[in-house]
Amino acid sequence: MQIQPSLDLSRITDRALCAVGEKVASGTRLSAGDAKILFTSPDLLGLGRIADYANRRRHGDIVTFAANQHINPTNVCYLRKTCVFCSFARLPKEEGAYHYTLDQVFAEAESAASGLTKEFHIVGGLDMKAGLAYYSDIFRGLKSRYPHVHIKALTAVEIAHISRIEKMSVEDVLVALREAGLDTLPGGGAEVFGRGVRMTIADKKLAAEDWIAVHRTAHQLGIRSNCTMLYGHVETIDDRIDHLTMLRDLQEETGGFLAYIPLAYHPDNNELGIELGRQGSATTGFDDLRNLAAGRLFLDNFEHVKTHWIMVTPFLSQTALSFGVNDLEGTVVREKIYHEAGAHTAQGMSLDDILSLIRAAGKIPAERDSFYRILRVFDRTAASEPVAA
Ligand code: V47
Repeated sequence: MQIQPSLDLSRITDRALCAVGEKVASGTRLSAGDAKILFTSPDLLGLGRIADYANRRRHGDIVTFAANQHINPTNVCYLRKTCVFCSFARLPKEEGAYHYTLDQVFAEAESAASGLTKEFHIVGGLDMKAGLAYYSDIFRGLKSRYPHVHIKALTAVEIAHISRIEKMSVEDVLVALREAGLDTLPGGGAEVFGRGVRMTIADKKLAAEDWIAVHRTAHQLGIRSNCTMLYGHVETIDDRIDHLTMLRDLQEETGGFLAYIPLAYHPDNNELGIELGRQGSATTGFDDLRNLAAGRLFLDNFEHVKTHWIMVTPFLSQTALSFGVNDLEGTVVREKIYHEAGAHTAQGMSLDDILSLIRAAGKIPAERDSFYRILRVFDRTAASEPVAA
């Protein structure tokens, strides 16, 4: 029997935050005004306490992870010059540009042969040579080699790009890709929806309404998806709240989102980082924890909040497990996008290290599938390991 969590509001020092805590305890939806308190209160531990309570109410002590592998088939992107926060993209003839052949993609996927990998997370640039046939061939080839592996692929921005270059509707593209093996969509490309922010950091990228429309269409077709917010650059608190409100509204309408993943901006090797004078200095731990906890509380119709350890370090992700987070980005294997932008973390994590990280936070590790169904629950402690490191 699971013990019902309780929320001790007497330990919250900020009175405004305490009032938000009361709303959470009574199951009342938070307003934009409440969200402002989440994003400005100096009482980080109080915020964490409320988010942890909301998380425990849904998930108890279980923390899930997926055995996944990231594959980026191309870094060629025609938005290279206008998405100024991105360090990964290249123009076709620029040094470092690459476009994998099918065989190169299949060679990269080789680690799935071990049977451990259960999900491919496939995203890339807006490459004019990466259309419907390219991705359909990749998905078909992967499914024929590894039928048990789930394909989570192509952000809304890439789906819209394929729709444009193939002169097909978004719906037809999604149906065709699903026939080829696509299972779900990842949450990238959302950045921050506010028009002003988008004009500054991603001028020519798919507009907010169109990003939402692609996910709505996917959900209507029964294709589940994730969503993200890229924080820590030029956005204001109001921009964050508007962004989360749009996500919460779509979730209310379709129920199609599986998880929310806040993404911490990395300023190295990109124009925006140079302009902001931020090279080498990523977001703060305080803001990382705040974004995760605020997501858990404001997005009350989301079951899962995921921390991406590659972006915020395994140590902060581990701490986040007490700040409203119930899922840890998985094994990953070979990450490129954030490493180009200055991430100093490893490019992948072993199963043993993931288990140790979760256990040392006093939680119970559980491997999940891509729909967040639990596949196996591990012991709270390993025989050879202390509960807390
Ligand atoms: O949309 C690009 C971000 C995203 C930088 O759905 C950057 O499970 C930080 O969405 N600093 C793609 N971030 C990755 C993504 C994702 C990651 C993990 C899990 C899931 C999921 C989705 O990467 C892009 C953009 O927001 N990004 N450049 C940068 N310099």
